[in-house]
Amino acid sequence: MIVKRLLKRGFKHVPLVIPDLPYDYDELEPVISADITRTHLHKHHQVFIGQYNELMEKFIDENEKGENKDINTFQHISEKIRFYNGVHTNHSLWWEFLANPNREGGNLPGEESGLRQLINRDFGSIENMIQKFNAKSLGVQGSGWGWLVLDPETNGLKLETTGEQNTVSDRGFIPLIGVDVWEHAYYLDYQNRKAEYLENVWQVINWNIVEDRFDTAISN
Ligand code: MN3
Repeated sequence: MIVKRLLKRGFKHVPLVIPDLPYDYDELEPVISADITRTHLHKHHQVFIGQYNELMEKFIDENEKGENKDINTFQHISEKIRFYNGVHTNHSLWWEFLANPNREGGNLPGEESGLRQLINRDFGSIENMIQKFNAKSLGVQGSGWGWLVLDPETNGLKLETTGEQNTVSDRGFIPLIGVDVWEHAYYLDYQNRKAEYLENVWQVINWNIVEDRFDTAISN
């Protein structure tokens, strides 16, 4: 766990930074507008990272006090670090999964792919998986995520939802697809039409990345 790793004295924190996107801000249009992509990355994600970096400095300062540290303050900081670390992890995955809808975005994996075959086995068809994914994600109240995950215990696929800061890795699953269903991810374009956003978002899912993640996970 991240916090345990930091308990060593003399730890230096390397500040987190937002990722370089492998696409331009307007490349996810018309599914996700350039406005949303820019705001989501430079306001929301950036602010989360800023909070995280600030907390890490506080954590290190407090930790350096050794036995004189205030345990309540220390615990409070640790919990907040866990929160922002989870938010950052989830958002980093989110940017990675997306692609231009006129290029890689939305191209489903071929019937011969291992991932597609497992989706067919566990959900009947890819269309059925998407329908179930959307229904489940629609049920997330407030901030959160919908996920397609691999369960390494069974080598089967599952659909999960989490709050904004909770990662599926904490539950022992490997994330294959994650969709941000917090309002900041769609409100400017879709207002309260979350179902429409979920219908459309599949046009910008980069299945090449999803397949790579799957192939790596299954071969480990
Ligand atoms: Mn978000």
